[in-house]
Amino acid sequence: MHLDSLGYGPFSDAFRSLSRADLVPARIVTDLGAQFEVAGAPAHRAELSGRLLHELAPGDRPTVGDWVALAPGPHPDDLAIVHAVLPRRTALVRRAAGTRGEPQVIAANVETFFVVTSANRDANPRRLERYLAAIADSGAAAAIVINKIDLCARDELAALIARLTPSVRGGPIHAASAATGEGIDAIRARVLPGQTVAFVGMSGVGKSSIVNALLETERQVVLPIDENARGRHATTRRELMVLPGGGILIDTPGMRSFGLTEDDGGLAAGFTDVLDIAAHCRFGDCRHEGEPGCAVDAALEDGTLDVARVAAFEKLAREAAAAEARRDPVLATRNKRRWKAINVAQRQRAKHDPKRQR
Ligand SMILES: Nc1nc2c(ncn2[C@@H]2O[C@H](COP(=O)(O)OP(=O)(O)OP(=O)(O)O)[C@@H](O)[C@H]2O)c(=O)[nH]1
Ligand SMILES: [Mg+2]
Ligand SMILES: [Zn+2]
Repeated sequence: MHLDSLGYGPFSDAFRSLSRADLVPARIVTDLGAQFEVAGAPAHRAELSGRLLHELAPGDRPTVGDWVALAPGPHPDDLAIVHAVLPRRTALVRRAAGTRGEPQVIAANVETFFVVTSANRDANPRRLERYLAAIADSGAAAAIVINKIDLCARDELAALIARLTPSVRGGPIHAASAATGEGIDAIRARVLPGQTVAFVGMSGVGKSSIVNALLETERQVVLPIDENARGRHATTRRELMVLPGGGILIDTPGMRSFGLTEDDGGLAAGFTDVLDIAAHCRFGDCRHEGEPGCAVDAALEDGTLDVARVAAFEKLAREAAAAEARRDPVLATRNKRRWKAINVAQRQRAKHDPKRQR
């Protein structure tokens, strides 16, 4: 496959600067664990060199979307050896499920993540905020897809968009139906030649169905939703595909949990409404616990700020801080001051959030 149709352009300098005439560039299509499927090189499969296996930290291990430099064998069916991973332009990282904060790179070198929700269920602003914070830190852009709009009335859709809009902070929201094809062209228009997009979201929202609609084939396996509900995932691995019109897609298995591993400013970017108001508190170190002149209290009081959203912000900030602390206690102490300034107190929530009043 032609390198440019895989999005090689911005990586060619990094590859050249390796000055390794024995290696060729390739892109990771699928991470199979010990091996990788690759494209763009005279090889289909590759594994890490012994040295990389030894030296790479788990978060630096190549994964879907990564560009690598590899030594192909004499025949394309031979296993190629990866000798270098080119620096990532973007990487979406989550705390792997069931671990104590080990980062898992979901996909590398993605320009835009489509966070897919479905119009009939699963459209949860809190979950969206979580994804958007991680995507903001990844370096990629984010867009929202409300899929399955064929299953809801127009006024329901309008209400849903209104409910999600505060969480999206001006980012694009696509209403679409993989079943009828409505809205698919607008998504396709965001997938420019040579650019990589990825679809993330809960299982069963229709990520693979959208990918199939874009590819105009039934390439990706799709499962009825009740099968998904039993814990089955139709898509079992992350995989990169090329659109006939140019543009690169990555389909991912549904993620039930998306734990944050850090905050490089992604949270702040996603919650400028909260932070802009907190900046007006009379005291710079305001804990928003009923201090005089607290702008957050006032905004919660008059409804300018949504209690659930402020609480979500605080929860995500604490979660990111805790994950950072487990990995890097020194960094965490430094960041603590930041959390303190944006902390909205338990008491404040108890006052406003009926769910928390026991
Ligand atoms: N009515 C309707 N059903 C849809 C639409 N898109 C997907 N579905 C159905 O929803 C179910 C799940 O679709 P998938 O594409 O497998 O969902 P997924 O997000 O890829 O799920 P995982 O791979 O498990 O993460 C299937 O039965 C699809 O046919 C849509 O726009 N409208
Ligand atoms: Mg799928
Ligand atoms: Zn305050």
